[in-house]
Amino acid sequence: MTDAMFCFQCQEAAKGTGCTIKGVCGKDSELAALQDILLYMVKGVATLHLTARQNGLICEEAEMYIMNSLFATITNANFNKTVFYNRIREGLTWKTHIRQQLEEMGVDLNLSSLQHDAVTWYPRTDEDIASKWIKASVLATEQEDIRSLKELLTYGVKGMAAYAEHAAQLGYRDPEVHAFIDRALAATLEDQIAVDEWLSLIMTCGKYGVQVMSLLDQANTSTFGHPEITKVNIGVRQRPAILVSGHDLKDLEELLKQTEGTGIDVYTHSEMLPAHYYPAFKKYEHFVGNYGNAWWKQETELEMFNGPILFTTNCIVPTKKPYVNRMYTTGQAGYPGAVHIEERKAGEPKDFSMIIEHARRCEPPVQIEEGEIVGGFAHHTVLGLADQVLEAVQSGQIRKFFVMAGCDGRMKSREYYSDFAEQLPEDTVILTAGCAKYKYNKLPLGDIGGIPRILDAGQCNDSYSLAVIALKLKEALGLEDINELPISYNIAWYEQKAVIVLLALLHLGVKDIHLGPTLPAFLSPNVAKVLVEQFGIAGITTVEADMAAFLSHAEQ
Ligand code: SF4
Ligand code: SF3
Repeated sequence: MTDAMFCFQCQEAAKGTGCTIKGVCGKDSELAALQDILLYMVKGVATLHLTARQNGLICEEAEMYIMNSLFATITNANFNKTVFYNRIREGLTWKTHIRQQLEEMGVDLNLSSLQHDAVTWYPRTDEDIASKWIKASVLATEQEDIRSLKELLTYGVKGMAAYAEHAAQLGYRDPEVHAFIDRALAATLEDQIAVDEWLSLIMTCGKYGVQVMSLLDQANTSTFGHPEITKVNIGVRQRPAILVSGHDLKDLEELLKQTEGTGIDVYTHSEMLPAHYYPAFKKYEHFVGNYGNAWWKQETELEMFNGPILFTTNCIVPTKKPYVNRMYTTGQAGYPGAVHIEERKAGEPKDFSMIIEHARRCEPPVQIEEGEIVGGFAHHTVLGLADQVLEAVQSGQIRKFFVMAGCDGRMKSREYYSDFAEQLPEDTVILTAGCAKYKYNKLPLGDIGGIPRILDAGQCNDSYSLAVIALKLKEALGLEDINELPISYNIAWYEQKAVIVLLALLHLGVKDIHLGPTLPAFLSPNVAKVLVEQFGIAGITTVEADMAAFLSHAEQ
C-alpha cells in the first residue's frame, strides 16, 4: 500500500491545505487510501445504479451499500481497515448484480457513461485494490477548481448519507435523496461538466440536504416524540455504567431497553446528549445524564468513565490508552481492537449483552463535574413559545439571535467561540445544535424574561430545527426575506455533516454565514470567491471585530 496520502475533507486538514503523511484525525496513509478507493468503487456502483434507475430499476440494497459506505468514510467514523477491504470487495457484488439486471433488460452496456474505469474496475486481489489509489485520490483531478467543486459536492453527499442512514434505521427513507446521491456521485466521474453545472449540482445538494434533515426530524420525532425542555444531569451516581457516544438514537433505545433492571446505568457523551430531550428516553430511570464534553476530550474523559463505551457513529479519537479494551463500535463506526456489535437481523434488536456483561465488571464512573444543563429547544418547543419569543423581539428585549451551531474540535483557535458567547450582549440569544455547543453550554449566560440565552435544538442534524424556527419567525414577522430576520450565523464546522448543513442553509437562501475556525481547505481560491460573492460567506477574525460587525448589521 502507498505511503502517500492526500485528504482535505475536514477542518483539521494539515496546514490548512491537506494531510499528506498522516491525518491529524489519526488516520494513516493506508486507511486514507482505502477510504479513497472505497469511494471510487462506490462511484462506480452509483453510476451503474443511475443507469438502472433511468431504466426503471431501483435496488434498495445497492442504495444502502452506497449510503453506508459514504457514511463510513466520514472523518473519525471508522478506523478499521478490514471493514474497508470488505466493503471494496462487496462493491464488486453490486456491480455484477446491477450489470446482470441491466443486461436482462436489454440495456446497452457500451454506453459511454459506463466506460469509466471506476465502473469497469474489478479488482481480484488486495494488491489490485491497493494499486488503485493514484486514480482514486482526490488529486487525480488536476484542475484545482474542478477538484474543489467535486469534493464540495462529495462531502455534502457524505453528510447527506449519514443523515439518511439514521432515518433508515428508524424505517424512514426518501427515494429522491438516494436518486440524488447516485446522480451526484456519477457526476464526479465526468470530465465535461462546466463550472455553472457544478454550482447548480451543489445547490441541488443543499435542497436534498434540507429534505434529508426534514426526513430525519420526522423519523426522530415520530419515533421518540418531540424534544422537550429538559434539565440534564452532568454528575454521576455510584453504579457501573455504559457510555454512549455518536448520533444513533435507535442504538441508544435498544441499549436502554436491554439494560433496564440490570443495575447498569447509561450515560451519553458528546453528540448523544440531546437524547435526553426526547420523551421516549425519559422514562428510563437508569438513563442518568451526560458525561463530559465534546468528542475531542475523549482521551481524558473515557479513561475516567471506567465502564464500556459504545460508539454508534463518529467522532472517535484514536487512542493507545487502556480504555481501548472498553471500546465497542456499531453501525458505521469502527476501530481496530474494539468489539463491533453486529447489525440487526430480521427485525430483532442488536445484541448488547456483551457490553452489558462488561459493564458489570467495571467500577462506577469518576465524577468530573456536577450540576445540570438545559436543552430541548427544537422547533416544536420554540414554536410553542412563539408568542413569548415574538414579544421579546418586538419589544426589543431580544435584539438578536446568533446561530452558533456546528461542530466542536481540538484546535485552540476554537476558544473564539467560548469568548464570542461570553462577550455577546445580554439582549442576544444563541441558537445552537451539534457538538459546537460544548464551547459555551456550561457558561452562566442567564435568560431573557424566562427564555434561556442558549437554546439548544439538539444534534447537528437538528440544525434543521433552527431553519424551521427561522422560517416561522419570518412568517410571523411578515418579512419577505429570511435575511431580514434579526439572526446572524456564526457557525463552527469540523466534518462533512457540517458541509451538508451549510449547503442546506444556502439552499434556504441564508446569506452572510460566517464559517470557522478556518474556511474549508477544499475550497480553491476561485470557488471560495464564488461563495463569498454569491452568498456572503466569510471566515472569522477576532471576537471583537466580528461582534462589532454582526451587531452593526442589527442596527441597520
Ligand atoms: Fe486530515 Fe481531516 Fe482528512 Fe483526517 S479527515 S486526514 S484530519 S483532512
Ligand atoms: Fe460533532 Fe463529530 Fe460535527 Fe455532529 S460529533 S457535530 S463533530
